[in-house]
Amino acid sequence: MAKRTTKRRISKSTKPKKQAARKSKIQLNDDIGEKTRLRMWQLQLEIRHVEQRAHDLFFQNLIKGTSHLAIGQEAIASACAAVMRPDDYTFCTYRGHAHTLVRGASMEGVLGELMGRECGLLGGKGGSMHLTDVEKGAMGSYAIIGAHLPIAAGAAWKAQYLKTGQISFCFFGDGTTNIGAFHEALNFSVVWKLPVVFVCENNLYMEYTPISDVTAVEHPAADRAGAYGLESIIVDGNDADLVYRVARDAADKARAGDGPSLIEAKTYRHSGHSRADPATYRPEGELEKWLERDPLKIYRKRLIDFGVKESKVVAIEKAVLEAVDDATEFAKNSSTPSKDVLMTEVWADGGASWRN
Ligand SMILES: Cc1ncc(C[n+]2csc(CCOP(=O)(O)OP(=O)(O)O)c2C)c(N)n1
Ligand SMILES: [Mg+2]
Repeated sequence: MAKRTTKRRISKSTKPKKQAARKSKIQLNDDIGEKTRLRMWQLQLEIRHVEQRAHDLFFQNLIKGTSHLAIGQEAIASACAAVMRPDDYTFCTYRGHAHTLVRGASMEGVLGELMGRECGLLGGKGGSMHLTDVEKGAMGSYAIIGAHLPIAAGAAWKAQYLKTGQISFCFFGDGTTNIGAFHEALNFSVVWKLPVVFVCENNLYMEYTPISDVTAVEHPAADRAGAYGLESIIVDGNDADLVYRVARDAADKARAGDGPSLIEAKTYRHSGHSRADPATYRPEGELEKWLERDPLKIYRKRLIDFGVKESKVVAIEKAVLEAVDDATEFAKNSSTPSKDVLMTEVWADGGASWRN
């Protein structure tokens, strides 16, 4: 019989005011700690500035094809990365620049790939929607909705079988919860107690359709968790501390052999679905409301309220911007791939010849 489903709502922010912090004993060096917080600050900045650069490069006609930015959703990828072990696996969607970067993929590799250059993570042959860096545990960006959930479960199954202690983190959107692979992957992961953390980034929209228009329940992931005997977990996805805590619990559970978790992180993409989308379908004032809850704005204030010197906060931002500038120049100066590589890396053996 399935476990009784429990509900958890995590939306109350860590009280940031120094006075409140003293009173409630919530401090910079609490269960999260300064080092991890500064890392999450840096990761959120890296995502924000690389995404903004991708946006600018597109309008300079240097990025071919479309791309899907995660500006506004930075806290989720950053907090989950801060929980992961270097050998854990990440599976993400076409909105995957963030998830790939936070695993330590180089900025040159990411921006170069977007520009179709030799220095790109895939030698310029994959582009924005296929970022992958296996050495860093970034196991691919998947453009087919839901396709990577069973694959993430498969990687977790391998880790379970070999007893390596690795876990899979699988990121997907709200729209993905209405596709069969979501349900199949959840079911099997629970039945086999697989070490996988499913993270639904609920940004309220699919391509151009509000998720609420086409979904039977209010919380597209969390309200379905009970059908698989899982706890219903909803977290404020714009607060990295809150995401960190639920992700850490889920990772601990998976590593302890107690099976998967499903986290629904509520967030918002600041721009449209992709380049092609000016997002005119959004109700007036909605974007402005979410901009007030910008994850970087929330986190900057958190650090300052905790007593981190503003100069330290600014220095990290300056270093990130310099790194993005350097990576941009490097990628711009990298060649486009020669046609000799057209038929390489098609199969795992590096070639393209037909095998029976
Ligand atoms: C199987 C499949 N059906 C349809 C599409 C077209 N499509 C691309 S993105 C998208 C919306 C996905 O929305 P969501 O899961 O909420 O992710 P988000 O873009 O918000 O991150 C759709 C329907 C697709 N890529 N794959
Ligand atoms: Mg969505």
